[in-house]
Amino acid sequence: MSEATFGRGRLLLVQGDITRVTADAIVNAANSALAGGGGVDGAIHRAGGPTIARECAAIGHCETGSAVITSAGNLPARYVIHAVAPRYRGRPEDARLLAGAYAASMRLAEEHGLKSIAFPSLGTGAYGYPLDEAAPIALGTVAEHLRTSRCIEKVTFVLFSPADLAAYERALTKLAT
Ligand code: AR6
Repeated sequence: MSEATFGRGRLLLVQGDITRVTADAIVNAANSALAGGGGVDGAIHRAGGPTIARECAAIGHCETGSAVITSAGNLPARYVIHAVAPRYRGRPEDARLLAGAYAASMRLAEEHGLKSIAFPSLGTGAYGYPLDEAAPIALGTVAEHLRTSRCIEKVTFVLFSPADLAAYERALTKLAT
């Protein structure tokens, strides 16, 4: 399953490069120093230009399991929400922190009155969160927020590889049926 509705909001799964997505906000898989890095973080800073890094430096820090918001520089999106997933260690708090990163991003989108937001698969690259454990946490947390959201109409998960997309499709099928 690659699309489902929760409350008045649509949740979509697509394969692609999040830096090319037009949405009110795209979410970055950041680190707590907001210092940039590889993966989707590197791609967002490369495509967005130096404004984003300047705003990140001014904010300075983001707790693991939380998120901050900046403008989006040269990207087609209006905002970048920088969310920090945990480094996976198989601890009970990993799931809470991963859910926290998604929930904080949804709250920021809501506070800014945004209608559309796009997520990558937070934590499942350099931070090592197993994909099949992360996908139900990601989708479940976002769906819960969509059900009661006043302004968010569309959430798109932009998965980088076919294997990532397949894992999220399996998780969405379980969640929505
Ligand atoms: N669009 C969508 N997804 C992407 C893109 C892209 N352009 N590029 C990579 N991905 P990661 P993390 C996928 O490592 O695990 C950074 O150095 C990627 O295939 O970007 O949260 C930060 O600075 C994977 O599925 O994020 C942090 O230090 C997913 O995005 C650390 O890595 C997340 O992989 C964060 O690690």
